[in-house]
Parts: sequence; structure tokens; C-alpha cells
Amino acid sequence: MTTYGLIGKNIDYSFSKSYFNTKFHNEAIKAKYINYDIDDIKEIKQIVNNSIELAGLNVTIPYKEKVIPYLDEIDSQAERIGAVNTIKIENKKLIGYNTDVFGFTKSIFSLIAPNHEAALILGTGGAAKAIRHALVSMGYHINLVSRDKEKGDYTYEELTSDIIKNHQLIVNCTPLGTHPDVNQFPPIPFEFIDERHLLYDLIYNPSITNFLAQGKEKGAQIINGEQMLIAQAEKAWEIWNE
Ligand code: SKM
Repeated sequence: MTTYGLIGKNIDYSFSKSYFNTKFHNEAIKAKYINYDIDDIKEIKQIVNNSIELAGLNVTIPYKEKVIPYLDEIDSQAERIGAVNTIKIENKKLIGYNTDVFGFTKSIFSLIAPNHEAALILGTGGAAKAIRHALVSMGYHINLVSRDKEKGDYTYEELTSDIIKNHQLIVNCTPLGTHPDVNQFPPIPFEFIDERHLLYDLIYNPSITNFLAQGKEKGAQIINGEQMLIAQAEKAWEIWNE
């Protein structure tokens, strides 16, 4: 049976498996989608060699960048971004794409307000790279926030009232708050958040993270990652069937 799957680490929280298997059932598609929970990205070689029926993969945290050396080809947009979340497999040849940009852009489009000029991206991994690419294409000025002083424009400790005020959109691209570690959140100064802000969390399980709950309490508009997950999955499905 044609097989698809998700590569990641500690991915029990993921909705992809149930999303695709429900789709296959409802649309009478003879295929299955399984989780490949791996400790090292080099295991991808074995996975591909051992499954002749594997036709496509999604890739999630922490492998979106690390998977690139294992590909035979990479689509030009994914190459520019430097992160891959979708792989098409044809005769054991691995071709990498990024559908997060499409998913994020589609999910946020109707929420962008005229006062939106700048965005803070929390995190600097593969998801953050895709979000940065999407927001720059939409005309946003971007600053990155990282715990690591070397990686971002600001650390969390450096976020002042002015910085928060000047960034109307704040996107959490870190895994902080993902099930089961639901009490975690990126430590931005929530006291400076108000109703002019839009807080976007790429996390969809739980549906309301601590990050979003604290933003909502301050009057901000909030959105979780569910619509993005669905849109990036449908785009991946399109690529696997092209
Ligand atoms: O880019 C997506 C990935 O394709 C699937 C996923 C998930 O199942 O949680 C999340 C994102 O990283």
C-alpha cells in the first residue's frame, strides 16, 4: 500500500497522521500515513531503503534543516529558505520542498491589518526560516528573537516596551508549549502586549497555548497553527500527486 509519513522527534502530539488517515478513509484512497519517530536524521536512509511503498514524507522539528544533505534534489524556494518539510520520493530519489510558507501565508492572509509593519519571530529553526520568508514576501520588517545572543536580533531579556509596541505581529516558531509540555512558553514581556497585537502560535496541540492565553488576556488577537497545518498538508498532498 502506498505509504506516507512524518519524520520528527517525540511526535506523538502530531495531528498529521490522523489528518491524512482520515482523508484516505473519507476519499477512499488506498494509502497509509505513519509516524517515524527518530533520534537521528541519518535514520532516513534506512527508512527509505526499507520501504518500497514510501512515496512521501513530511519533516518536522528538529530535522527541517538537517534533512537537506540527505536529499537528491531540492526545490528552489526550499533551497532559498534553507528548510524542508515535504519530501517526494520517486524511485528512491528524494526531492525536498517547503509547504510551510504556503500554509502560513494562507492562514494569516485575512488577519493582516493596515497597521502591521513589523513582526517579531520567536525562534531561529527551520519553521522560523519559512515564516521569515513568508513575512518578508508580504512586506513585513522582521526581527528574530532567540535565547542565543549570536542567533537572533534580540534575546528575550532585551525586549523592551518600545520593541514590543513596534512589532504588531509576534509569531512563536519555538516548540515551547507543545503537548505534553503545555506549561512552557516563550518568555516575552506580556505586560507590553495590547489589543493592537496579533499573536500567532505555530503550535496547534494544545489549541490554546500559554503564549496565546497570555496574549488574549492582554486583548491581543490570537491564532494557533491548525489552519496552517491543514494548508501545508494539502499542499504536500498536491506535490506528492503531481
Ligand atoms: O511542517 C509541518 C509538518 O509537515 C507536519 C507537522 C506536524 O505534523 O506537526 C508540523 C509542521 O512542522
